Amino acid sequence: MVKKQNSGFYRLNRNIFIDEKQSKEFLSNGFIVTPVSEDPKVEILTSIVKALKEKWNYDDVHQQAPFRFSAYNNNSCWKKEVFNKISAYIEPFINQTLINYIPFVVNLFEKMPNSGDNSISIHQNPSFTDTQTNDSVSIWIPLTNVSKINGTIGVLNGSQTFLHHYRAANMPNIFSNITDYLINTGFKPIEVIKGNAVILNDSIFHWSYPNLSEHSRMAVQVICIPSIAKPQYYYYDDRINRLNIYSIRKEFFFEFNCKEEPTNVPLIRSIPFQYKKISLTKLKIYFLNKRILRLREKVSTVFKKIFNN
Ligand SMILES: O=C(O)CCC(=O)C(=O)O
Repeated sequence: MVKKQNSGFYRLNRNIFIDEKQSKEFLSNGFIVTPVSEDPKVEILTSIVKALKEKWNYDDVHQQAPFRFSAYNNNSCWKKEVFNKISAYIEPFINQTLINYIPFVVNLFEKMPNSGDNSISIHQNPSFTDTQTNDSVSIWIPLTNVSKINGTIGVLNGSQTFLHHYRAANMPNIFSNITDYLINTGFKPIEVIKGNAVILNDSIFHWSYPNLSEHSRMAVQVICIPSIAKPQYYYYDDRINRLNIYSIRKEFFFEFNCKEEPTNVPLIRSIPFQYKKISLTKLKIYFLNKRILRLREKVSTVFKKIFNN
């Protein structure tokens, strides 16, 4: 089923999980938490990541950050290895959980202790395919128990349906007018016990809290797209307010530099486009309408039950 969104675009509103309950929860909240069933304590994943870390040169980056993020690394061979090793590990889990999805990008995030404010700023994940017909998801697997104290992710429940637009990897900060609201009120930290994964709709508003603990917080992100989807990359040219849409393959991300305009991939089209900052009033009205709609649905179900009896 295709549903019209407030931004004028269309998005798919279908079940993407094998388990119907998970599908329902994901459609409503924009995320679910589920055990990584084949590797209950993620020991296998932890040893794969440990071996990959031995080859991780933290200084060889195209972008500085107060946390370690494998996508910022310049070593394409190492990034390919990260993808291959972790994809092979996660594929059985994907096949048991999602309907016809494949791994497309793999990232490692590490937040070291005592490294200042290493929160990851508020964002939506980029689009990796045509967002009018397909949704991508991120499987986020922390390798330790995580909470607000050691840098778990915080999400605005249900925000995945608020703004369905093209999400360029280099999109400007559209959250500046609602940052205080999100951090102080809107975001809820997702507490996760080791052995569980969070599966996020990539358009949900989220961030991750600073790691205030004495230990490193390591996590793996596997971005998955439907197997039939055509992968795309969106680059925003803010000098002329245009969005360039490129056809890509997964190998594109091994050489990836998130700030640079792509040069060696086919351009599908270039469209006039301008990102707008989100207004707090509009966000609040949107969620109020959603609540009213849910209440009306509940009332109508109760009435149906009464009159059918
Ligand atoms: O690991 C983190 O701290 C951030 C993860 C994140 O933003 C994501 O998986 O989209």
